[in-house]
Amino acid sequence: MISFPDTFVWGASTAAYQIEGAVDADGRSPSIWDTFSRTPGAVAGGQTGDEACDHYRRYRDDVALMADLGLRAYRFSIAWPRVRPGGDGPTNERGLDFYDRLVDELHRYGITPMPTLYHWDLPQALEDRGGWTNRRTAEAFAEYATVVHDRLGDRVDCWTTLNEPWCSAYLGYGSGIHAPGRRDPAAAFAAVHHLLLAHGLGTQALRAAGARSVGLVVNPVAVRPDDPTSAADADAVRLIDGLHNRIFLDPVLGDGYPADVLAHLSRFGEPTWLAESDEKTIAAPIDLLGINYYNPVYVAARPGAPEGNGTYPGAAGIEFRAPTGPTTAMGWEIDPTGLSDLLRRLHHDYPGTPLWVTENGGAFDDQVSGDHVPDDDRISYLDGHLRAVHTALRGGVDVRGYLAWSLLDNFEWAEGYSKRFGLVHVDYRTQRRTLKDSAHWYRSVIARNALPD
Ligand code: PNW
Repeated sequence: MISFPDTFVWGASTAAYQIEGAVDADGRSPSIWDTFSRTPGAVAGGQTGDEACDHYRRYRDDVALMADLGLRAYRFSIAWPRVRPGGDGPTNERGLDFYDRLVDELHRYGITPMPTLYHWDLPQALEDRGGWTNRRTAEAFAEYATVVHDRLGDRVDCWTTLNEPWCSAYLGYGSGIHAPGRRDPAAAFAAVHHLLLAHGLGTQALRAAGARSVGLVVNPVAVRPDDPTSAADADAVRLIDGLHNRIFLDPVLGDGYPADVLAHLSRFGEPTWLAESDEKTIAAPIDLLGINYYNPVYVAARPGAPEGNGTYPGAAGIEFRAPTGPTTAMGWEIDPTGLSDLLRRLHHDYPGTPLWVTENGGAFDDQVSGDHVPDDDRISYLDGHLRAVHTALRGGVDVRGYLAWSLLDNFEWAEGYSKRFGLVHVDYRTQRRTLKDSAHWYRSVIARNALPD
């Protein structure tokens, strides 16, 4: 048996816009994802989160499912447009009521609530004033964090500020494949900075309000050279690592932006967004770092290769190698060594911060047969990645918990409902939930606190 530490925390994750539905309920205002999903061509099949898993109304049943699986922790996100429909200004108590009920329900079963304050659903009202390109959005985030803490802080110990600022900034403002769908490299870097500033100001605000544990969730990626002997490929690795990993991790956990990254982005103009004490604010101490891990990437230097779709602004002459091994339904390479490498690297480069795997999982083409959803490919994905976590633990890395992505099949952003990541299958016609084989498997892993040999 491959046993985990007694204190290891098992759980699952979701996000508000991906599961809640009820987008008009109880005073919620539109978010950038409501707007974006209504833009022709933005989301596969023109789908929206209007109904999603109807979790807003079915949360009691869903918490009962979590208890049935034996989850000890549940990571969910709070929808800013439910709590402050204008982005800033008046608080909507009815929006907070939902999370109040959810947190109470989790405690009834002894499940630890781990809310993330921002998982991509920016109030449209703030986007209309520039969104994450506007410094004011970072301040509004800190105000919103305080309001949420005032209501839930007596029953929530562990908070995370943002989910994957890389996606918000680069996919939202650089490549435009996520909301708000802008394609402007300079805007993407301004967004990186204001997201980091929001994290720093939010962390300070939560602490001032008495929060016990505060962290950030990122999606660092293991960047590997296509040809390990090529010096040019090593340079490409350094640039992509800088734009994906160090641009977030160094300011939060170290001291400021890395010089090579600042030099790279100077081609998009002066960083007028960088004010005197910002880096100090962003470096506010944190109690945990959440890692969302799906796959490694391989890069090669290919002089003349075009910049791509704006996902890494300015990174021309670099090719992202297509997966050579097995992939998930997303086309993402399956390679658990990327997770153990990453955990070891974070432990080494940024020592002293407890790590959590806050998302990990795979989309596969699940088929329902009666009451049964056989998904051996997901079981082997999860098993492989949990072994990688165990390898890191054995190597002395401080990993405190593992939260599978995702509890439920849900709205997979630009892919709509076509990609299923859930441990639990959702029939979107009837909203019926069916445990997949992987859910039964996960329940037994949790019960034993171990993987079979
Ligand atoms: C993460 N990419 O998103 C999110 O935190 C989840 O909401 C999401 O459902 C999950 O991973 C699966 O996709 C990502 O293009 C979306 O590299 C896209 C990328 C990475 C992460």
